[in-house]
Amino acid sequence: MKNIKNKSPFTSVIHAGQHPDPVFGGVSVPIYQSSTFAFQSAEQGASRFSGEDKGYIYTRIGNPTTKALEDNIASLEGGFGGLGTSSGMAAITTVFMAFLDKNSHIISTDAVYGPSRTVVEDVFSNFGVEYDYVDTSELKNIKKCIKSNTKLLFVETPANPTMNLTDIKDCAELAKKNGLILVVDNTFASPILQKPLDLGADIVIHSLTKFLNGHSDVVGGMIVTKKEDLFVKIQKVLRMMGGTMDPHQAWLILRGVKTLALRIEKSQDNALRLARYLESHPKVKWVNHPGLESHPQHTLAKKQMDGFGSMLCFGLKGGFDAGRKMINSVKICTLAVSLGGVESLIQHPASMTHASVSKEEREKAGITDDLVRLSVGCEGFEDLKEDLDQALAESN
Ligand code: LCS
Repeated sequence: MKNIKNKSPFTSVIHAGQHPDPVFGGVSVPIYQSSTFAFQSAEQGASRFSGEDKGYIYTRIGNPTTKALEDNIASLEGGFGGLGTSSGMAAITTVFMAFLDKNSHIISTDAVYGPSRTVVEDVFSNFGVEYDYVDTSELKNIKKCIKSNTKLLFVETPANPTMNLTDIKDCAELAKKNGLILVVDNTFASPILQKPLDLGADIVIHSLTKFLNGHSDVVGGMIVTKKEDLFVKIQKVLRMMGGTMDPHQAWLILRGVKTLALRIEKSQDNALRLARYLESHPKVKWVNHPGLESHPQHTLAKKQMDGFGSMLCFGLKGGFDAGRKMINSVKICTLAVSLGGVESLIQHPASMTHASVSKEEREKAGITDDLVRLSVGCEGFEDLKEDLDQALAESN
């Protein structure tokens, strides 16, 4: 395995966890499109199942192509190991299954991706799991909710879709003091811009569907842990519950990751310039992007992140009626959910990605009805600005 410690992100995304195929020397990791792996003998089969022989058995349990992606992302995050999952939600639910049991309690950021919250409220609650959703950008809100049965602290930063930030280092100290496992959803930042494990988190999860894959053509997830005991526990649940990644999915994502640093460089530059443009537009009421001096946690963004990312949200003075006209009028941006692709995507969280959360809870979490979310892609800046300009002109 190549040593990518202290290398530029442009180098590490390409080389982290990667080595040429040991059979024919293929520079691109082959797709091991096989559900099962032959044993040379009954003895070898038994020894693989006992764990003595580390060879492959069955793709739900492990696959060489998936392992190449797991090694790549674990290395980018600075973790002990990675576990590929069929989707970001499979990563989240696998971690929840591994650590939450009857009467245990989870504290989570209130403004998380809608289903990350509703899966607890509507499904895990059926198994007796208790929960509190709070604004984790204020540590005191978390402290107030800690109970003797609290097991997990789940933080999404930057949060989807509000772009509020949570101080990972402060949360890690609090979690350590209270024996909690700190899980950070790093989807919005990616390991190029934020390394939660280095800041003290225990587990990082990703929807690889977004920036890491980057081309809006694959769904996938990843769990990276810092500690071997956590890894073993999660791996056991993943292998049994079966939310495993498929090798072809892994190969496509691995191809996408190699340009992650390049894509982030371009898209976050576009995002900050668009955020500034929107902030100065007479029809725009407010804009939230961590790179703007007006973002309430701009200082934390500079401290905790290596860049401000490619996501932003805003509201128009004409409210969502004007917002609806605007998102119906874009020509370069695409009206679609998801994010982190090379193409810019615009959507309305209250009626789309966060529609599963009640209006009352949404508003408490800052997901107001006027909020429009923009995932900025790698198009030319002037083309994006012109597109927003003409769409805003159509907005009333
Ligand atoms: N975590 C975050 C922060 C997300 O934004 C999403 C999906 C997930 C986890 C779940 O990942 P998936 O299972 O979809 O791979 N977010 C979406 C969004 O904002 N629009 O469409 C999907």
